Formats: sequence, structure tokens, C-alpha cells
Amino acid sequence: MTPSSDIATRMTETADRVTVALDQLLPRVQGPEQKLMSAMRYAALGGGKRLRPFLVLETGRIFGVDERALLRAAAAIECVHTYSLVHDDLPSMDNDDLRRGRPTVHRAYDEATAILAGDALLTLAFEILADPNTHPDANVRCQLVTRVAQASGARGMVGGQMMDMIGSELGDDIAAVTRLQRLKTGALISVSVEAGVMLGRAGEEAGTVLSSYAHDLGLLFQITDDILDVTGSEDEAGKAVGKDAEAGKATFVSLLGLEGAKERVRYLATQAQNHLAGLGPRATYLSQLVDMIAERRS
Ligand code: GRG
Repeated sequence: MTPSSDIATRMTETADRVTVALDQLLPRVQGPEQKLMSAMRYAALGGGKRLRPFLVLETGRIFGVDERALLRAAAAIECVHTYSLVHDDLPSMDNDDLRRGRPTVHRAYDEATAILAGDALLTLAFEILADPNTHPDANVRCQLVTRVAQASGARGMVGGQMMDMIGSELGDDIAAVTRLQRLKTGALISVSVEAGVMLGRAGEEAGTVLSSYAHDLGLLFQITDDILDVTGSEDEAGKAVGKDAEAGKATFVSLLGLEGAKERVRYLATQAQNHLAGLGPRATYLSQLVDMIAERRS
């Protein structure tokens, strides 16, 4: 089996298991508010690469963490990610019709339901993390809740989204774009790796190495996203493409040029893999993931 098919199989298996976990953790469609549950399920169970859950699981596996705990933390972070996509697609934000190859939640339901489904997914994430089934030690649970909240909130993903909406007033050089994306996309990717580290109570050295890996991976992921926005197709991406250029946004591609952005991807990929060297074969899948993201088409 080639390394790329190896990681592809592993990712598909993980995605399937995360979908099963989400199915169990999401509220059933019943009661007078059932439209809300239906929209939450539509958003969370309708595909996606499950990249963040993969990072939680693969990092936690390095430290021998119980699989059920990892799946719960992974599902919680995927709930935060899914909420961000539902709200990002709203008419007041990106006004998108297509997500994960299907109508966005406000198109399939209505705008108010999409707002509420996003809200409920976000709060469900913290309910899952705070549950003793996620970890028997309340200190670990508290640490998880705190870090996921920080990564998702005003100094993390939501702050990055605000900066994105303010746009070029904040500067449109590479430093400004890197900072924005570090918050908007990178923070949740980083906390996914960190969750595996926290659940595994890994030592400081491993934690530092993995946090450097996550930092580079987040940036790599965003640059490939910018490249796909220029070179990808709506069919492959399952969402609209070309929107950044249309909106005149500064991106890694507009600032570095297509070739410059690809060169940056290669540089970050090597650097991310170098961080993992000391972890040996235990980090094989995290290492293969770097190549998979660098070469992704969706
Ligand atoms: C609205 C609070 C709020 C935040 C929105 C993450 C985000 C912030 C918006 C998403 C918009 C976007 C296209 C960002 C670029 C990178 C990114 C996060 C893409 C989507 O993530 P994938 O590719 O999606 O992991 P799947 O569908 O595979 O889960």
C-alpha cells in the first residue's frame, strides 16, 4: 500500500467513526423543537473531511489514550467547526448556497434555524467536553473546555472571522494575512492536536513539538485552501470557489503568487514533518497527513 492510500484509508475510517460518535451525541429529532435537531444533524452528519477529529485521534493515539475519550473530544471539536461553517455561510457573512456538496443549512431550512443550529452545536461541544465520560479527571476536562473556548472565541476563530470581515483596513501584507488565518483557521486546528496532548497528559517536550507541528499544519491548510480557491472546481470542493478574488481579498495566493504559494506549501510541509522526527513511527499518520493536505483537491 502506498503511503497516500494508507493515510486516505485511515482518514476514511476515522471519519466514519466520528460520524457514528456524532450521531450518538447529537440530540434526537423529536419534540416541538425538532426542526432545530434536524438542522443540527443535517449540518454535522453531512460529510466533511473530519480533519480536526483526525488530529485529535492521531495525537491521542501516540500517548495511548482511550479511543472513546478521543472520539468524544473529536466530536466536540467537529461540532465547533460545523457551527462555524453554518454561520460563515449565512447571508450576513459569506452568503453561500453550497457546503460539503449540498445546500447550506439556511438554504435547506431557513436563516433563523441555521443561526440556532449553529448556536446549539457550539454549546453541545462544551456539554460533551465537560462530561465525565470524556475524562475522569475534572482538571483535564476543565483544561479542555478552557482551551477549546479560547481557540474558538474572540481571541481565536471568531476574532479571526471578524478580522476577515473588516478586511484590508487591518493591512493586507503577508504578516496581517498570516495573523488573521492563524486565528480563523489555525486556532481550531492547533487545539485539536492539543486536545490529544491534554487527554494523553503528554510531557512538555512532546507538547511543544506537536504544537509547532500544528502551527505549521494550520498555515499549510489555509494556503492550500487559498490555492484551491483559485485552481479548484466547485464540484471537487463541494463549495463555491473563486470567492476571495471576487471579493478582492488579500490571500496567500494574491500576495505570493500561485507559484510562491505552492513554494510556501512545500516549505511548511517539510518543516511540519521535521517537527515530528523525534516521535518516530508513532507519528507516521500525522506525518502522512502533511503530504495529503499539501496535495489536496478539496
Ligand atoms: C462564523 C464564527 C464563524 C467563524 C467562521 C472557519 C471559518 C470561520 C469559516 C470557514 C470559511 C473558510 C472557507 C475558511 C477556510 C478554511 C476552512 C476552515 C475551510 C473549511 O474547513 P474544511 O476544509 O471543511 O476542513 P470540511 O467540510 O472538510 O469539514
